Amino acid sequence: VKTNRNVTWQPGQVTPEDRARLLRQTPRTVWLTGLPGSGKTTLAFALEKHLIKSGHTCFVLDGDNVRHGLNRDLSFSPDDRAENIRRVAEVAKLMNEAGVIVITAFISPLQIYRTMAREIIGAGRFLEIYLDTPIEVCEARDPKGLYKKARAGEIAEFTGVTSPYEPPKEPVLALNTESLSIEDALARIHAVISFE
Ligand code: ADX
Repeated sequence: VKTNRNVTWQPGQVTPEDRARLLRQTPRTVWLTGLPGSGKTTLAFALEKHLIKSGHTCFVLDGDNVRHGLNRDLSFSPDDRAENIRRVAEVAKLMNEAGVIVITAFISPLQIYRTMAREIIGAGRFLEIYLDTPIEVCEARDPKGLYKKARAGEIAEFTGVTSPYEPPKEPVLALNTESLSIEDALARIHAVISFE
């Protein structure tokens, strides 16, 4: 990492608290982590819709989508996955400072990546939710056909098959989407997280 020389932090006249007050909410980042096919994207978009309906300003950062734009230059090597998460965490931090609730849907497979995200975003704002769906269920769903390709040797470093996934040790919530409806998952989130 290059150090930034000759750059000085420039303070503005409006604080993150001012912006949050304007939007009448407490901006947080709901960080969804789990294997491919565990339900991160589905839950992220359902939570976004639910929050918008109840008058909250929020935004989903989704792995596949962010990799179409901001992170289109990144692969799935360990270094690139770390850079993927670093950039996303910096974006989430900016959006939180703008007053917006952020929901992220990234595999973020290693504890070190998620620790970095927590440090960038701030422990008070970062809420980790583990989609604890068994790999057999994720693989049976295989929404994009990628497990099949990975088993056939057509994708290298595929999480859960040829690349590791470390479950979070102390998530605020763990949800097994095998037997849980979207409504139940939203209710479980609602019970432990407040954006008021
Ligand atoms: S992360 O590991 O860097 O956090 P991210 O969530 O951005 O991953 O991207 C995962 C998405 O990329 C998956 O939903 C899948 O569609 C796609 N993908 C393509 N190749 C791989 C791979 N080798 N491992 C995991 N996901 C992959």
